[in-house]
Amino acid sequence: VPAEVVVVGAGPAGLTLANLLRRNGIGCVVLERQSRRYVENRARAGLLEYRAVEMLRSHGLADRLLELGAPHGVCEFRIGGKRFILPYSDLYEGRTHYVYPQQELVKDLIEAFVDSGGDIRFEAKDVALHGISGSAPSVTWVGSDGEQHRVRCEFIAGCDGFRGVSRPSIPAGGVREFSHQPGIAWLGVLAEVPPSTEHVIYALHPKGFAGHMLRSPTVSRFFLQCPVDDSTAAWPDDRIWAELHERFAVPGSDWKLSEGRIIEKGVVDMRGHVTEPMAYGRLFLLGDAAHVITPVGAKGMNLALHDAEVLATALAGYYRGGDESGLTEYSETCLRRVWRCQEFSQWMTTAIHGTGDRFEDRTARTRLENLFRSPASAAWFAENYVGLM
Ligand code: RFL
Repeated sequence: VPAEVVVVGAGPAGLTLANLLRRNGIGCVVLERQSRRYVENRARAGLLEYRAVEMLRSHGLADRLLELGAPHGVCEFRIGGKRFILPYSDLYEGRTHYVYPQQELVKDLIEAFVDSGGDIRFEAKDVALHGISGSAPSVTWVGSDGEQHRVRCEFIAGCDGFRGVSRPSIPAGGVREFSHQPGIAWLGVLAEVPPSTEHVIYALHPKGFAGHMLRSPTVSRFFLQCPVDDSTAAWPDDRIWAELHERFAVPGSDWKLSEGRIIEKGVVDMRGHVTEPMAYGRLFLLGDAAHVITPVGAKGMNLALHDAEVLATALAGYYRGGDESGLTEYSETCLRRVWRCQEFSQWMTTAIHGTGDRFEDRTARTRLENLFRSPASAAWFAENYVGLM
């Protein structure tokens, strides 16, 4: 089978790219290691930036999101048992986030792609990239039929996440990698319980950070700061609820945390990682394959969508009139946003966890408190949190 573009990985990056390519009449094949059922049920992120929603809407990919997702423009910090509410949307011309679980977006994007006649192969094993330095790359895989397949193409889009095959296919020295581990981890918990809040809560506590994130009217996401080498075995359900109650506590208020059945828990890597450039020869890296970011600022899925939009526009320019400038500038355009998001996430990571250095922790806390003292600080936060336009 020949195709113009082979997309490796059916996460938010790969599926958005595939849909936008089809809308531009560019042929592509999507290869995904997992089954459709698996990727449609993989719960991860849940906060979409205003800009991402506008992008999806402009391509007719946001109907269900706008129907079921909830606009979101307020967050809360709990510091020393006191509540500080930040109506960030008001500080950014009314722009809001949308709360919409990642797996729901993945479902919508698969459906849109398949309905438009798109070619997606699930359960593609042993995907391997060939000839990425030359002008005739190809990709091989073993299909669900057990047969080996090969597709020749002009470009490969590596959208296969941090542990995929695309980035490791680049010869040594072909890209530079930047990594940072802040020395903390989060226990991520998904529970079948309606949210106990109307907005995201970031709670600072002497025992460590706790976060209450929103997913749907019946499911909530919680995070608990824990040591990097911690494991879920150390976190039976009753310990999780006890720590959440303690870290979210607001003495003297009637706020209460509702408990429910815990359906998933895992230690989340808080690493930051960036690959430069995000391209090598005929291979372009998108989303987590190119960069990972702590979930603190909720940027990972949004960056994946941005990369997809930039590459789709570049490929459309190339196939429409031979304009290569978008492809040449792809990496630089994406990295500008990636580093701004890394900087913001690092700022937030330090502000809500501290670094362990007592002096730095005081200055970090002061920066956070400035959000409630200085409209200029709050406006800076709002712009970065809701997302750069
Ligand atoms: P994805 O979503 O990881 O999709 C990559 C796809 O590639 C497939 N794949 C392969 N396919 C073929 N051959 C191979 N060899 C392959 N190897 C992998 C995978 O099966 C998958 O379908 O990357 P993408 O599209 O770049 O999207 C990025 C986002 O998924 C990611 O940034 C966020 O989900 C990060 N993240 C979170 N962000 C938040 O803001 N809040 C969260 O609560 C949150 N929780 C999470 C997360 C990421 C997690 N991962 C990746 C460990 C929780 C987890 C567990």
